[in-house]
Amino acid sequence: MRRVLLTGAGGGIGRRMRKALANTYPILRSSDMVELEPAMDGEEVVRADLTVQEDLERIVDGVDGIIHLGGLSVEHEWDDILRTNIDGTYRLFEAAYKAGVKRIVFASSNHAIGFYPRGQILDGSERPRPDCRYGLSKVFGEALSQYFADNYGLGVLSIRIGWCFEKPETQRTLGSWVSIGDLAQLCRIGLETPDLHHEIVFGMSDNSRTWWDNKTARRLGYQPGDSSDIWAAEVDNSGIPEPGDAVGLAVQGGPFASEGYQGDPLRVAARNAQSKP
Ligand code: 15L
Repeated sequence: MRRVLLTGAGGGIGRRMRKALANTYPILRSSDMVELEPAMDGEEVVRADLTVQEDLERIVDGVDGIIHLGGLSVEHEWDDILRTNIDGTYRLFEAAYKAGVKRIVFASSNHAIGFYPRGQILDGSERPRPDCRYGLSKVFGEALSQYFADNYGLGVLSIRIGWCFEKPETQRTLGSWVSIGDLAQLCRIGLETPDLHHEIVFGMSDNSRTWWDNKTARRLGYQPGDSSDIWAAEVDNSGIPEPGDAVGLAVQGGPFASEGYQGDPLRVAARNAQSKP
C-alpha cells in the first residue's frame, strides 16, 4: 500500500482516523466535501463531493487502497440516503475498480443489524436486520462489497462500527465501544491482509459486556488493545437513563430503532397501529 485514500476525513471518526493513520503509509490522501485541516507530513488533502462523478475519479486516481468512511453517518430522509450512501457508494466502488484499486475497507455500522434483540450473540454471519434507512444503506454497502469481491476480485473488509467516541455513555455503548486505535488496526487488517475476499467484522474493542462475537476479526489477526470495561462502573453509577422507547431499549440499535428517531412519521404510525389490541 503506497497511497491510501480516506474518505469522510472531516467527520467525527475521520478527523481522528487521520491522526491515527499518520505515517502508516507513504501517502495518506484525506478527502471530504468540507474543508479539512492542513495536510500533515505524508498526507494529501483533497476536497471532493462523493455525489459528483469527476470528484470520485479524481480521488481514486493513483490509489492502492481505500478506507471509505464518507457519506451520511446517521438517519436522513430517503432521497439523501439514496444519493449519498447508496448511489455514492456504488459509484465510488466502480470508480475505484476502474482505476485499479485492489482493496476497500467499507465503514458499515451496527445499525445493519440493529433490530436483533439485545442479548442475542451475533458473529457477522447472520442475515441483516437494519433498524432505519441509514442502517439499510449499510446493508447495501455490505452486499455491494460482496458483489465487488465476487464479481471483480476486489478485496473488501466491511466493519460494522459500534460507538467510536471518546468513551461509552450507556449500557448499549459499553458493548459497542471501539477506540480509534482499535478501529485503525481493523482498517489496516482490511488493507494489508493477503488474499482477502470479503469479510464482515465488528468495529468494537475488547469489551466484556457485548452481544458480538468478533471471531472473524480475531481470525484475521485483530488484537484489540482497549476495552470499555474501565468505564463500566462509571456508566453503571451514572444514573443517566438510556435514550429510546421500549423497542429501542429491547434491540441492539437502541435509539436508532426508537419511535421518535429523526421523526419518521411512517414509523410512528406503524408503532401506534401495532400497539392496538
Ligand atoms: C452509528 O452508526 C453512528 O454513525 C454513530 O454516530 C453512533 O450513533 C453509532 O452508530 C451508535 O450505534 O450509536
